[in-house]
Amino acid sequence: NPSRFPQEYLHHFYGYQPEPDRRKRAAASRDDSHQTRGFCDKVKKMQRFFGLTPDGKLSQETLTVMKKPRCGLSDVEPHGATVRWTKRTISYRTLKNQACHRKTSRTLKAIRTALKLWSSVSLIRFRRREAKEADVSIAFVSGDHGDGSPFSGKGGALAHAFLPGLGIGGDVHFDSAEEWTLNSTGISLPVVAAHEFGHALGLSHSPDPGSIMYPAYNFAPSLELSFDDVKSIQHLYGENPNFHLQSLKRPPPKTPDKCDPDLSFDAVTELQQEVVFFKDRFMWRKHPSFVETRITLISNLWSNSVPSHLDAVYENVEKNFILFFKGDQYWKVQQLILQEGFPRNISDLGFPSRIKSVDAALHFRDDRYTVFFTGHECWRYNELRAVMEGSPMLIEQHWLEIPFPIDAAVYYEGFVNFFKGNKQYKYDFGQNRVVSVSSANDLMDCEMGKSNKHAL
Ligand SMILES: [Ca+2]
Ligand SMILES: [Ca+2]
Ligand SMILES: [Zn+2]
Ligand SMILES: [Zn+2]
Repeated sequence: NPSRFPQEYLHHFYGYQPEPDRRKRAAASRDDSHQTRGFCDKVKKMQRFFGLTPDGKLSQETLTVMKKPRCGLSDVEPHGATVRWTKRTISYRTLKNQACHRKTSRTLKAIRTALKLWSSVSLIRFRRREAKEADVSIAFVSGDHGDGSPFSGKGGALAHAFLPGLGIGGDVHFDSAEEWTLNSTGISLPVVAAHEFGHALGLSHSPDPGSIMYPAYNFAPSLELSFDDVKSIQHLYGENPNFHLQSLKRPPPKTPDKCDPDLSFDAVTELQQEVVFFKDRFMWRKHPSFVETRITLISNLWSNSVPSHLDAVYENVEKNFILFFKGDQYWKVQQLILQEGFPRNISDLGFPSRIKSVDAALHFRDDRYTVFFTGHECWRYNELRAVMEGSPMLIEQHWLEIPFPIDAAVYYEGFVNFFKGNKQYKYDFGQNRVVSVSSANDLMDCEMGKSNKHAL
């Protein structure tokens, strides 16, 4: 029954307890809002975890995120007592399985890659064991496999694991109904295995979308632990003496912090009533009814076909689509779905071939046009007629005092906000000048951002 899906999702991942039918009927006369309120609270909890607008409604985007492939473990496991192995050398074994027998050596390689992520930074060691018993038994199973957490076919839960302990403790189960691959074409085994081994070592889910312990599946081309993942595993098992954070050419990535005074943005756009800020694989959403801006993955909302490290984004509210720009390509998304025939080349919008990318897009809802910024030039695109109007203008002549090339631009509360590096320039049309300069993250809920604002 499809309408039961959200209840089941919230029951499984957020501890939602629907009242039994008999009690529900009895309670209905007394307080029929009780059940709804409990449900709503769980929806909000899930929305906060995934950086969605926490309105408690089963919106299209909430359902979209619920339906994404993910880890089968709960997001609200008690975080109190940490469970960890008391020894430093952990044995593992893979159970023979007919379905994936053909590619056993590739499976083993993927598993070794995932284990190595954790062992290379901490004092934990893994030893493969063919004997009957191992600390971490790895199996590909399907449907009900006898541990009370059945898989339900392709999609949904991809795998689950058990926290360190005897018997089933530390074991990892992969759903054999998934199309497991070593790259991005299906579900990446190394990516999911790295996450599940985190559980097998004692880590629980993280709401940080940059963490490998984030519960939603997302494929990143380079499989690596985040800075916080490294710190978490070292906290449990100690630092690997061969691992020197300071001397690494490429240190583990840190998830961008909305209150970092040096934060800059790739793109900023209006989205319905919200303002959305893009950075790398991440985005923050500022909703007028909610104080907190929460981080989420671009891929959580817009399938993996919208790239990270975007150049520009804008929403055409009237025609109800969003355009994403990166390099000489652009993507059109409607109702969270990538439209057919995209990405296309930006020359289709009327740019000459010398323009290889756009820096920012600024959409004016009421006047139905969009201004594109490229280097020292700006272009006016007529949304009604779908044509570029005339030749480009110089930014310095049209937008006085605005530094170029710019990073991003957005229309917000009657002003145009230009972003460049860690600065934001608030531009007044009427006066045709910059009225204030503040830090780029000024619109985020950071006191720090507000304090260094000054009027010109
Ligand atoms: Ca599944
Ligand atoms: Ca940009
Ligand atoms: Zn998990
Ligand atoms: Zn299982």
